[in-house]
Amino acid sequence: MTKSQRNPKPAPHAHGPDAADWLLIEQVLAGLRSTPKRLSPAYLYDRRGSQLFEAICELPEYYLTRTETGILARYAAQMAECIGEQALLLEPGSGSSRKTRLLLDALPDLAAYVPVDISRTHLLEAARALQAAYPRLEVLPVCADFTQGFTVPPSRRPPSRVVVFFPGSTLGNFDAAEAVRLLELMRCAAGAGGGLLVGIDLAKDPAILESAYNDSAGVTAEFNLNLLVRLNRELAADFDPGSFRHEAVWLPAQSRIEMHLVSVRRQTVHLAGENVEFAVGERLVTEHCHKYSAESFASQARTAGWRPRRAWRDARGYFSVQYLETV
Ligand code: AVJ
Repeated sequence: MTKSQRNPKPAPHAHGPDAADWLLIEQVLAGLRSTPKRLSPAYLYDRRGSQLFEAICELPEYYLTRTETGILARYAAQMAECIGEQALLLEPGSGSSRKTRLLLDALPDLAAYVPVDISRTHLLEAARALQAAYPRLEVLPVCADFTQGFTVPPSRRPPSRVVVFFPGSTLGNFDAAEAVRLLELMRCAAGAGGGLLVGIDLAKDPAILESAYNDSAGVTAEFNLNLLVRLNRELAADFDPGSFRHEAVWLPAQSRIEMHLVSVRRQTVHLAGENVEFAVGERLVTEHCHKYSAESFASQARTAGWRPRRAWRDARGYFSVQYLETV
């Protein structure tokens, strides 16, 4: 036994937050300095947030996942026909990859599946489970914030085309200009001859929308408030989650639901050496969820260089899944 083995030095560790955490601090501070105060919905998805989102998908009021899953289950063969043979399927914000399985079952000769997610543990757990269920499929997980762009990793078998799978109406989290930019990023990732299979939540009775984002079991409230818990843990902030309340409001002019955290009292929060003041009733906007008409989405997609090819929806007309090709 050598001396160093007997008396092991602690492994060197870097001091201070990760470079990525500094970026988070900058972005969070910028959001808290703006009026109204606003944070990116991407921050909702730490490990706990991802679990809570999974729980939301099971709620009776949250029709989105159930409705989209129904459309995918019913029309997977037609979608597979659009996607064609030996495609590479890339999924930004893949989460649990549960819906993907419906497509994978209809696409036995996929060149590879590339899940992209910001939550590393969640991504790897999901990729492992998927690999076990589809042993012959090449699964290539990428841990990234997909809004920053993504490159397609090389697969063993060269793909015939790249098809981006973007279900869940996640696109609705982005304002018009950002959504077009994101659709352009996807077009670049898909490249010539590429495709996009996207889930779009449609505008409907506001009462249905509001209860989908303000469920009676309070899971969405916990999901929203968990953002503060996360900032406390990761950025050493001192938010008191008990002093904020969850609210979901429908804004008809913008055709969107907004999730807010409303300050129930006047308070000062400390974060990265700054004091952030909240007035009584002041709102922190944590998410925009745009609801589309079939036409409003198609025109956005065309602006970003996509040509709508096919669309499927449920019997109630709540949700639409669309297939598009690069122009
Ligand atoms: C994952 C963005 C599609 O907007 O419906 C669920 C997130 N927020 N409940 C949505 C969410 C509140 C969800 N997306």
